[in-house]
Amino acid sequence: MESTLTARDRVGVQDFVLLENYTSEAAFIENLRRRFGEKLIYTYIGSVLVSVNPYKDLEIYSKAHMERYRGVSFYEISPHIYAVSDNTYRAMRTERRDQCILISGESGAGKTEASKKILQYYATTCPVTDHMSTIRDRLLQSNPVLEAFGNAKTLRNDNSSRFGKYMDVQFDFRGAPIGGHILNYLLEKSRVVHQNHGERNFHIFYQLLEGGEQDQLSKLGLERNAQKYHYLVKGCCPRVSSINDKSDWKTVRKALTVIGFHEEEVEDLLNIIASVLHLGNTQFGEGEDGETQITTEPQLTYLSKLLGVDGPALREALTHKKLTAKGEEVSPLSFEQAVAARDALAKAVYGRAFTWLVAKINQSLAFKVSHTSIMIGSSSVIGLLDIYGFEVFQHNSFEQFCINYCNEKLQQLFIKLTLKSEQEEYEAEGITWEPVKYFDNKIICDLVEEKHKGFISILDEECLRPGEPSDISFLEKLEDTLGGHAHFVTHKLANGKTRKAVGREEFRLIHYAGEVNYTVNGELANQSVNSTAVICQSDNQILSQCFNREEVTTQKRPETAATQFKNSLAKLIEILMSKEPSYVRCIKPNDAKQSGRFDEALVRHQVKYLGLMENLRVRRAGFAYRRRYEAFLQRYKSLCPGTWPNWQGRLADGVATLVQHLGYKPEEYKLGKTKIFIRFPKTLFTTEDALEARRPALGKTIQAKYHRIR
Ligand code: AD9
Ligand code: MG
Repeated sequence: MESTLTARDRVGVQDFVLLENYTSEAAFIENLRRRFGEKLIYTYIGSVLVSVNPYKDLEIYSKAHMERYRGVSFYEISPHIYAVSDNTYRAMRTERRDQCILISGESGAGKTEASKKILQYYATTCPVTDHMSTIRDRLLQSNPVLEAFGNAKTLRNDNSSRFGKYMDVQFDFRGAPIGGHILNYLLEKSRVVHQNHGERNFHIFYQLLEGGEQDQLSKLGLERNAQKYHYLVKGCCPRVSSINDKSDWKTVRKALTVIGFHEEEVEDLLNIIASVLHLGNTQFGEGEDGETQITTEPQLTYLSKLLGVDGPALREALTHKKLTAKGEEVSPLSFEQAVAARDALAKAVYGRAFTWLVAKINQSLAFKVSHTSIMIGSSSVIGLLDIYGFEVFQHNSFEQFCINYCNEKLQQLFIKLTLKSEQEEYEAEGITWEPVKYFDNKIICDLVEEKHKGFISILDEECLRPGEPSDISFLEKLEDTLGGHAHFVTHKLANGKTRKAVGREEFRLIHYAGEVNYTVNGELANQSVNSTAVICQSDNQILSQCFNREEVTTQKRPETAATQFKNSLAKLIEILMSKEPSYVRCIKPNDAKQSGRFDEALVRHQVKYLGLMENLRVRRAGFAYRRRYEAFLQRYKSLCPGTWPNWQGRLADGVATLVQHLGYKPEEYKLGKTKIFIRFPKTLFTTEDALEARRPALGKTIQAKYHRIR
């Protein structure tokens, strides 16, 4: 018995619901720390997987490991991302219900790696035929392409995804992958023109410069030296030791071919990348009459060629502003305005090319009826959501606002679905539901999105009113409308409501995960969805698809970026609601990207904002442990002469006989329709220990399985 306790002490429990002191955050973190020390990076909260980034390759992702998790029940084997993958897959197959896996956590916590491991699991373990192997390869190859264009080195992560991603993998009736579809969210376009110290622009720029062939670079007017490009040096870190841009370029080029890009499309894409670099090197000066003019003629020549637009029209677009939607009347731009127009053009071109890229990948992943016409109507889907976690920086802008709003919505979904499924299980088993207290963050979602009086409505109103929108009048309107709200604070409204100061150009939202100050400076300028008339004339095939004439000539004001984001989130939530969810919660153990280091304060912070304690409380509210009768009886029947070796009667009666013999008190357990519910972990541990004392060999192997990852 002692040896069992020692093992449990050393490696902790593999499911937090088995923690004796389940409301203690310290006990929670201690359990994570112990397991992390033993390289056990995965732990459950019921069926939610908590994962701690090991920052080194652990040998737990081999094909043999995948095989070990195939078809095995969740609780019979140590926690693993493959257990979640397999369980989800089986639920899809047996229940014929669409599934989704929601992966969350802060930057660098391991979300993208987790989603890739899930995809690899399916690619390796699912049945495939010849045609499907093409789809499988395309699904896998879409990752390096999207990462090249949408990921960048940041201070937190050398390969940080700067966009949110939801990917559906479609399976046929035999369980083989037959198609896929990707939705992308809010690419961080500001990175195209600016990077903070120690950060880089998107990988693709450096990959092209390092890996592109010499004649290709010459054609694009580029030099093999990232230092030459203003847009690539703002962060002063063109090279990163963990990244090999040259070999990554080869991988991306190959992946583009596997996905089915034509050579002309690749060429158009490269022209766009190069044009962004030339835009960054386009400089302005003052002409004789004091007007702003372009001083870098060679850049303009390249730009005109690469963007496929007329030189004089481009010159005018960069130095003049259109006064009417149709653009007949123009007025000159000041120096600062011209710089802003240039940067806006670079961001718009890159952002739309990214959207195009996703659409193109989707075409190639689309399930084609002609290949396997018998399967129509009988396919199911597993969705993978890899989306940015809650963010708090020194300086938080519109982008952080959207990211954190997105996290509020996902938390809301999590609360609804977790509580709902708990309640449903209790009802299905005929056990009385005991309500759990929890913080419902709906109040914050409403604060942001409510019609007429929510944050986004006020922003829209300010952008749509005649005249130039102003940040200050926007802030005043927010104060007027949201003034009394418990989760909204400004400089004026602070009144000792909050400890940290709020600046004059800031507002603070008290999120479920913590307080964040947002700067309104520039908030409104970001809102007009950029439709640059000149690009509509482009003969670059990609650009002419991305920018259409209608958008420029229409008199209607376009939707603001905030409203677009709100609508796309609403659609995402709808998609997720229609599926059975599983959760992976990723944690970053330290800020230094080092293996073996566990920074408690940092982990505590994440445990808080991932809502893990709340999650555990809900899961443990009634019972720590639940098990189907047959599994429970099979495991413990040897402890009771009345059930050993073969129980002949009803399963429920067998379990009742067993627990009576074991001396369970009535308050310790309940018997449902198909499952036994055990209230305290101690009861289960005592039974486990009795098992080991009676049958040491059996006890030890299963104990080992139960407590350790092998
Ligand atoms: V971000 O929000 O996109 O900035 P992610 O996606 O959460 O972030 P990512 O998956 O990119 O983080 O992981 C960061 C790095 O941690 C990876 O590049 C790996 O070096 C490392 N990592 C993450 N998970 C694992 C793992 N299971 N095993 C080994 C890992 N290394
Ligand atoms: Mg990522």
